[in-house]
Amino acid sequence: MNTIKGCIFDLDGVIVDTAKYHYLAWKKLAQELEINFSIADNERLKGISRIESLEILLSHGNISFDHNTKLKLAEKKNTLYVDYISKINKSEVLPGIETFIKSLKEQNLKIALGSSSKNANLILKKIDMLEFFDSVIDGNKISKTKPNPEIFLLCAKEIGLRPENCMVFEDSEAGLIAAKRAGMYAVGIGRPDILKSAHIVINGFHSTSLSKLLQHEN
Ligand code: B16
Ligand code: MG
Repeated sequence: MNTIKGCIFDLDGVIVDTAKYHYLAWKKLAQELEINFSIADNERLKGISRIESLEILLSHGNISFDHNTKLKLAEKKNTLYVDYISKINKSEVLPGIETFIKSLKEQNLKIALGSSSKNANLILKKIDMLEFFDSVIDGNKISKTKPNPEIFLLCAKEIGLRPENCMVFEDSEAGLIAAKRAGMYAVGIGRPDILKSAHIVINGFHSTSLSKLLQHEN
């Protein structure tokens, strides 16, 4: 069994309930473009960059646009999304996550954020959790999005750990694949029937602890 010395957290859908706002913003854009877009379709957009999400949405609707129009549409989605997140506060932090992170810190584990979102810092400030993290790697600091392992390898480097000593918490298949490609232990947050690439899946942080998670490792 590898010794876990650090934990890397995804943001949207793991720390805070913002995944629903990404969905609502994409849904509004889809309606304007007359594309049918369901919550099940939205699973494919989780964890990946804004522009790649738009590409998936457009191909789902069999629509193509030139590059400049795509940039404008991505910006429009972000304006809708930022409008939602400008109103969030601590009440949207997912149950048990703060207590869990505090317990990891008491055990001297390093804590990093690995989020594809370019809005990560804004959200962490809104929910007053920025100071929990030894390192914050977001969509502004990476060139390749999940499922590429770049983001998690950079997190490990920043907190001075080897990949095999890191545990990743993710709500997306793209993120779980990235964590495994990075050589890390991948914990899915959500449903096992959706998060098939996880080493283990839990449905939240309310009744979990590092020792419970480690019992499942191997
Ligand atoms: P933005 P995470 C990801 O965040 C979201 O899951 C994904 O739906 C979104 O497209 C991506 O961030 C980019 O977000 O448009 O805010 O830059 O789950 O990796 O924390
Ligand atoms: Mg996520």
